[in-house]
Amino acid sequence: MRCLLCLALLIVPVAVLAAEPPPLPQPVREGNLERLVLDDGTEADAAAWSPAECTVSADAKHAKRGDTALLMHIDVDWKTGEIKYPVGWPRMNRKLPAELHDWSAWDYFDFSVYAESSRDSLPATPMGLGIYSTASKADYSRSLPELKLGQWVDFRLPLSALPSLNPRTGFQFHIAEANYRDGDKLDFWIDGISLARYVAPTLTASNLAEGAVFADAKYLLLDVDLMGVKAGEMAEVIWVLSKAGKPSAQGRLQAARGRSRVGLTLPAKGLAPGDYQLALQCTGGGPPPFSLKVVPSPWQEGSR
Ligand SMILES: [Ca+2]
Repeated sequence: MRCLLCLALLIVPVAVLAAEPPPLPQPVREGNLERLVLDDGTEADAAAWSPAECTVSADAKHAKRGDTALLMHIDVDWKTGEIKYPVGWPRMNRKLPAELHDWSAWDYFDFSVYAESSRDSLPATPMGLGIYSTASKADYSRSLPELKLGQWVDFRLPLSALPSLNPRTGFQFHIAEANYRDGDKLDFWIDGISLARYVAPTLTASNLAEGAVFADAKYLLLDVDLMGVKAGEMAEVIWVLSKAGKPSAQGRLQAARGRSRVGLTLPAKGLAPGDYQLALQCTGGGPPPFSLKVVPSPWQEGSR
């Protein structure tokens, strides 16, 4: 029977009635990453979801991890469904057990989706994801415009970019039927819903905080993204600034988890104008070195 409640249900997880809850996952190591798979698309996982205006099953046609993935099947129907909203919101919710509510020690929320349809292409907003922070509220949602028919699309959401919403109690996938045509058939395979973190301090990105680097600069300001560090702890970053393959300046600094702005102390005598390469490393790795240009200072003799 179709649900009779309205849009409010979009953001209210339905009680999980599965007889046998899936076993609690254990972290697994994948190279420099540790992963906690919250949903692997098994029979027990599929039974833990609460679907409305759609069906969910464990299916072997497409799987990203293991033998099966969740299959969310939707027959878009503009004539039936909730009385007030026949053009509705097919959706499925999964509520996590209390042991999995604390995501604070993890860096990323990962999942993959494979789409098939009776349509030739997907609409601009084919699907949405919601993450719950309390039993009654989804305070993070994101559309998934990256989805493509006939291929796996991998998603990686940095948890540092989400609003503060610990504890996190579950998640939802949904579509808006208004984005589709009446009668469209949709199949979404979803797999590897997981939390991931680096096992050692790893710089995932670094960018110049300011556009120009002047030859008489005392500091080089950078925005860095650091993963694999516990909250409240610092990790050492080693940096080398090279010109034509020869180090011009180098040093070490301490950075905290997440995005932060750091200052690299440059030589007191200044830098010769020209093209440089900056490399940054932590024990777990760093981003590729990047190029920067040092330009004559407007305050140096001869440049005015
Ligand atoms: Ca799987």
